Amino acid sequence: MADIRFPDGFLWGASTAAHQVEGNNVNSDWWQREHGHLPGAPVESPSGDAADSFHRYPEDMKLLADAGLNSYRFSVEWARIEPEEGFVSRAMLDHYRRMVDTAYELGLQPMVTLHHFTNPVWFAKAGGWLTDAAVDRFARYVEAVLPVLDGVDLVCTINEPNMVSVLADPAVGFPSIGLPPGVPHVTDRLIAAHKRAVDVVRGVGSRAGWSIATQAYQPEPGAEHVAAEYGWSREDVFLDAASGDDWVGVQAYTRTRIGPDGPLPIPENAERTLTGWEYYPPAIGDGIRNSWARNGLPVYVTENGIATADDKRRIDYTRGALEAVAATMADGVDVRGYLHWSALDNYEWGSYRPTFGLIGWDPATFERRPKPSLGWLGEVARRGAMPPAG
Ligand code: IFM
Repeated sequence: MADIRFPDGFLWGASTAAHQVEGNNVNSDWWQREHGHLPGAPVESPSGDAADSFHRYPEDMKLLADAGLNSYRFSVEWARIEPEEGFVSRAMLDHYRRMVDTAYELGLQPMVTLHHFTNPVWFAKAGGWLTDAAVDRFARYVEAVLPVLDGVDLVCTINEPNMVSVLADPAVGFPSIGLPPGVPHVTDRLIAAHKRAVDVVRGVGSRAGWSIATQAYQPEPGAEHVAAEYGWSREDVFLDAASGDDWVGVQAYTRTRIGPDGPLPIPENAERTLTGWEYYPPAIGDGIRNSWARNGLPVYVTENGIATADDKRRIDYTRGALEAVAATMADGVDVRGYLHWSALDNYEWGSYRPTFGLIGWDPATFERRPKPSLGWLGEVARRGAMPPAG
């Protein structure tokens, strides 16, 4: 079998989010929840120092660049930049600007996410996304971040707004399979906030998009209308709202099969990852195709990966996912990049057990331990081609 080739200029990278890797994000709502100071389900462990990437980002980025990748997606942390309403920390803006500059110095194109799940405590206490003022508050923060974004081509306004919406109402518990529906007024506010942010960041010449958690809703025969209805508030409304953006971020990990009564359990004999999700590498192809059908925008895969302790399986998964990406491109979809989740093992929202990283680290010394999967993906990136399995 021949190599699968990817076009020149394709972005090859890895992604992180501030709260999951930086450590000590003490002014964020997540930190406060982890310590029982704000309402929320108890966590297995708090984020603590995380990977200390707040201080070690130059080393992290260098590992990615040395491996052969040409892009790094990271988020700027609202809770650090505006720890109290109206106070914008110049020191934190400088910090994130240094991250952008470091990426460029290393030959990595930065993709900067403005919001990745966490909010400042003051924002959460004032009602978070459950209040109309959220849109203005977010837009004001985005204005404040502009010095960081000077010269940054790709800006992701909000990561997985669909997950923000389905998780917005603390009174709604998680079903054992599937997701709760999106909360309509939260969805509307997130869309409004996104559109404001798009206008603001376009003003400094960046290309704007947002990244959607696609779930590969696969209907059983006869359940097509059930899947369409199920997917609307959880995914499709957000893909449609991307229309008019410069690009869209598609993220996928697994699939959800839909029967006549809704989501079906994962089959007993299916392989599961450390998050308990079905091992299903082609999911990203489903997500890309759904996005393309709904908005026709250029796609960047902004997250895709697997929680596993078996790095060989990470390579298998990534190979399968890239095959699915390449198949969509062969069918004419405009896919422009693949950014793996994640650059580092990180805080998976309550636990450090699900390890998604291309790079591990020693929990006592933070010494970085690049995994073979980093070398593998870097080699694909250098060659712009993926060899057949075996
Ligand atoms: O870790 C998360 C990330 O923060 C958002 N997308 C899914 C990842 C894996 O669950």
